[in-house]
Amino acid sequence: MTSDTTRTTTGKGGETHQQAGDGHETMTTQVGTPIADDQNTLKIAPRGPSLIEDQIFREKLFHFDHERIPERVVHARGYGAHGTFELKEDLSDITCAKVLTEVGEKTEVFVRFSTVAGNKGSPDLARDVRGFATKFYTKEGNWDLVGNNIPVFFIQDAIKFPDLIHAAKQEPDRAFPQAQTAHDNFWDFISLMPESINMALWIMSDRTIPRSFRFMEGFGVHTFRLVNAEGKSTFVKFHWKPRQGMQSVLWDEAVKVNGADPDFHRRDLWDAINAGDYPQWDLGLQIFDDDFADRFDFDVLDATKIIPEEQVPVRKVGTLTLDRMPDNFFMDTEQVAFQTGNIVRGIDHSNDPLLQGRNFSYLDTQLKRLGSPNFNHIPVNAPKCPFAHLQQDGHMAMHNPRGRANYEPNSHGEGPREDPERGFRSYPAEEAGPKERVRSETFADHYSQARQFYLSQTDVEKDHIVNAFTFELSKVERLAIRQRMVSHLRNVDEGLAEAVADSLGLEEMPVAAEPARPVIETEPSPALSILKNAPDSFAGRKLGVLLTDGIDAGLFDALKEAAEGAGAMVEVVAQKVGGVTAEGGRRIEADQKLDGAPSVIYDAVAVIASPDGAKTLGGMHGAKTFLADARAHMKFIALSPAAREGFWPAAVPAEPDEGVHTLNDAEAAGSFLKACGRLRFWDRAA
Ligand code: HDD
Repeated sequence: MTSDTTRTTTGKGGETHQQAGDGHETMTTQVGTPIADDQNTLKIAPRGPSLIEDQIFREKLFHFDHERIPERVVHARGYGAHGTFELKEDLSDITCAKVLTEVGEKTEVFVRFSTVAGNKGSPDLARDVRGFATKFYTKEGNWDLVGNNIPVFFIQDAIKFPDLIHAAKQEPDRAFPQAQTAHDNFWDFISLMPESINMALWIMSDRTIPRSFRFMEGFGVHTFRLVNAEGKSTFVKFHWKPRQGMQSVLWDEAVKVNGADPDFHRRDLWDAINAGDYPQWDLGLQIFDDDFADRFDFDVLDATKIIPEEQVPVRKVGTLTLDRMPDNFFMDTEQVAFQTGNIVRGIDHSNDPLLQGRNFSYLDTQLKRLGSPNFNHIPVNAPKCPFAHLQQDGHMAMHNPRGRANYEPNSHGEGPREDPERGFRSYPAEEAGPKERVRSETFADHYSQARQFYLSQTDVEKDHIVNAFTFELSKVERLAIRQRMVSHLRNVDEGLAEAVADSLGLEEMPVAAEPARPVIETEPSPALSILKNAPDSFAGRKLGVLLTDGIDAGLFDALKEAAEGAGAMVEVVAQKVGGVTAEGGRRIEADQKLDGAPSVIYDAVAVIASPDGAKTLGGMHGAKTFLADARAHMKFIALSPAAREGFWPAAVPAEPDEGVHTLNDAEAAGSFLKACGRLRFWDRAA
């Protein structure tokens, strides 16, 4: 058989097997040898054995076999984007860090958002804390602000981190549940660690089911130091405030979104950035001095506590804009290595024992995950400012020191030298005292801020917290753990404890846990509620429009125009992805087929149906749940007159309320979009 015959039998030719030359580069091996045949291994005869000599095949398979690297031990699932940080306010009175003093300077950044507990392939809408890690490529080296979307943490001392994460991840004997804290081990640990109760309140709130990475806050969590040119230190807490406003989903939506689109948050960021709708956050600083730290009710070094914004206002000093997705996920998002130890002159650590422990862990983990001490040679990790050091060799060294002298001091006149003027200096804090394993007494109040958090929520949000505790504890098999959790909740709020105990069906109210310190009453902090700070805008949100054949296309056009005018995205949903034919024969293409696009993936929905179309929809399960779910999830709904008359009664066993608009002309479309700015029609919940 000739080689030509062999090619024919393997189906070579046509679109799939184009050859180099027609606009394609020549495929090569890793070492640049052009490849003539990428379809067949080297054989003795067409039906004979393959040869081990085949260097092209072996190189390809060898590389494939080693494609995976260990996933992050926490925050395994994440999604990142590039952008810039622009400083708006000169802070040279409190720091000498150029990134915080050069107004108008645009510093490149890379941000990775993540969930904590789930493995790399887990669904995006797991109830979980979200990581919000930012790498600033400053002129003076990389500064990593490795934060979360929640301003407090579970534990006070880093030595408990492995226990926390072991307890939160899937149980080791059975390897489930995945990406969920709704299991015995997690609540066993939490209920035995009263310091985690404040964070427990936060994670049972809607903060852990954000609608999008774009709609959540970020926090540096710890107290850090800023140090000015004179060497004076000020304390600081870092915040990210989303310009898009905050928004979360409902638990029932989260569960359904995970089925409909496990990549919901990834897709959302990808779609927004690629559509040019760049998400932005303001960098906010809470700045305070030793005097405030001494007066404050809690220890500012305790990462389980916030400083309420009402006590120390958040000063917005600059803006982060994410405007570019990586060209390749693995290159940047997977290989990015954050480290709390990456700080620049003018920014310094505090003695927070959690932060001190993190400074060890991040560097250590990168070696395991990326396999070489040269992980900073990977482009996403490398600084963008000049750098020079004498570290050399190791796996995958990309840039070793040049010249003869690879040591300092040397008399060859070669190599980099220290710069006492520009170099990093630690703040010379005075420390003294006995060396011992101890927890400060000032860390002992575990309930007061949990109570403040709960009492700062709206009634709707309080209900969600009760429901979340009930859901999670209902999945706990051991009664004693459920009881122990409720015994803590009694110190937070008796009403909360009673509601959870009742929903769990506890026969008796457990005795309240004994607080190490008496709970103190603090003023509620409205800044802690999502709904009290919700935006009045539908910008950046998504409207799902269900269409049928035979509709008035003008109505759809008016709605689309109003939605786009409000800065929202519109997706057309139809029975067939090919689209619908409007009255008069115009084709309107669909973006989604109905059963692939349940209403949970939209922020508001509209149904434009012809009289016949409304009837058809009324007979379709998927269409009925589209509408019924939108109503149950408090969404604003617009219905064409025929949809309202012919479809609504078939889908929903109740009269339309004020959150349901009749869509009969452009004016109605405009007022519907205005209403959508409230994001949800909460009155329906009452
Ligand atoms: Fe951590 C990853 C945030 C406490 C040890 N952490 C990691 C990431 C974020 C955070 C956002 C993902 C970074 C990325 O996208 O690559 N971690 C936090 C916050 C904490 C915190 C806000 C408390 C305030 N972490 C914490 C402690 C320890 C660690 C106390 C250990 C002592 N964290 C790690 C780690 C990870 C990590 C094991 C896993 C992957 C990585 O570092 O790069 O080192």
